[in-house]
Amino acid sequence: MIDPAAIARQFAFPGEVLTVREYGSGNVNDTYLVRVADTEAVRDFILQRLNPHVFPHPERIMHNLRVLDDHVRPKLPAQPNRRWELPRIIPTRTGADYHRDPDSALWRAQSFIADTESFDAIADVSQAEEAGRGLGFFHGLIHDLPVHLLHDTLPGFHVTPGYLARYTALATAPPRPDPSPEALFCHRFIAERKEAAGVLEAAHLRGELPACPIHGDPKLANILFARDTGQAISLIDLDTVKPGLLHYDIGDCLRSCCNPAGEDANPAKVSFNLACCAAILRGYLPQVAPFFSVADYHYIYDAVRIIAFELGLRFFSDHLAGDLYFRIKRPGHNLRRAMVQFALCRSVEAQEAEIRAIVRDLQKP
Ligand code: GN1
Ligand code: MG
Repeated sequence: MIDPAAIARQFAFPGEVLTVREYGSGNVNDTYLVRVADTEAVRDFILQRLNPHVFPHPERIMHNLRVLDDHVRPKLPAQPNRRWELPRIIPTRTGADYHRDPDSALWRAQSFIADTESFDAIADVSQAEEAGRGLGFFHGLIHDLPVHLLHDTLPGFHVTPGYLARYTALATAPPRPDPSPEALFCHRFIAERKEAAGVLEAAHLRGELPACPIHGDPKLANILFARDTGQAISLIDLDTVKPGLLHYDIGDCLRSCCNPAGEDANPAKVSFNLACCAAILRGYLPQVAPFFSVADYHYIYDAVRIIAFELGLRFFSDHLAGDLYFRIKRPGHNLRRAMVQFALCRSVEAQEAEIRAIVRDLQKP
């Protein structure tokens, strides 16, 4: 077992490392909060071990973070009426962007954005509107970043037909068969939606939705809100900044923020909250209107439906595979997470007309 405190000493923090403790609620990487003291102040930093099973080429993530930093940081001082923070990369003592441990896992350190808070479930509609505004602002910062400068750090990420193919292979010969009623429900739920899985990819292939830089994981917990104003001021967890479709982000933000019961809820209590959806899009759409196309508006409903379905599919496939990808807290955790996303997907489907009406009302003339 690698000692994170020993790893922390490899980085050029501005002072002495006081403590290193586990931090956050990520499902993939290991995250630590490093407390550092110099003669004047005590400050916190984030130290992370990237999951080598999920990211086989983590140095490409660090390349993307540099490209992102070079593109976004010069724009920040000029933003009127909006504080926006981009975590800074803290170099190692040898001046590198990351450290490799003896098992060759990649560790990196970043600044901690102080005086902010994040949430696992949305508090109210004004917070939802801020979440949408934050995502839209981020998209505005990155939409003119040439997408070919970014590595594809996670090929197939959010390409739903690929997850479906992997599921199909697992379902025919599951390493861990599960005949429970919950698993049977999931199999049936997936079978009924196979045809819908390719909607976004088909639109991309037809040229309706172009590839562009995305965040990849804009769930509520990755949006930081200023403690004093409640404004969304940063998007963190930038490991999946890479080429993709804007709609992966829109769908992911909506499926996360409009599920007030959270990802670990009782599936029977899960529903898609329309008021939150309207608030998020009220915050989001004005920010992206300058570069949004008619097709972009059209596929918002499909995006939220598909990304909720896809996350359920990913959780369920991982359950069948033996919980190799998402960290679990108890046996059956990924099955339960899948049921939650499928319940959410069903609730989205039941409100299709209402969701499309919200988009129509907010669409620029
Ligand atoms: C994973 O590790 P975390 O919580 O940032 C996953 C996302 C899922 C999310 C669900 C690289 O993100 O795609 O939406 O769990 N990240 C990756 O909570 O697979
Ligand atoms: Mg993430």
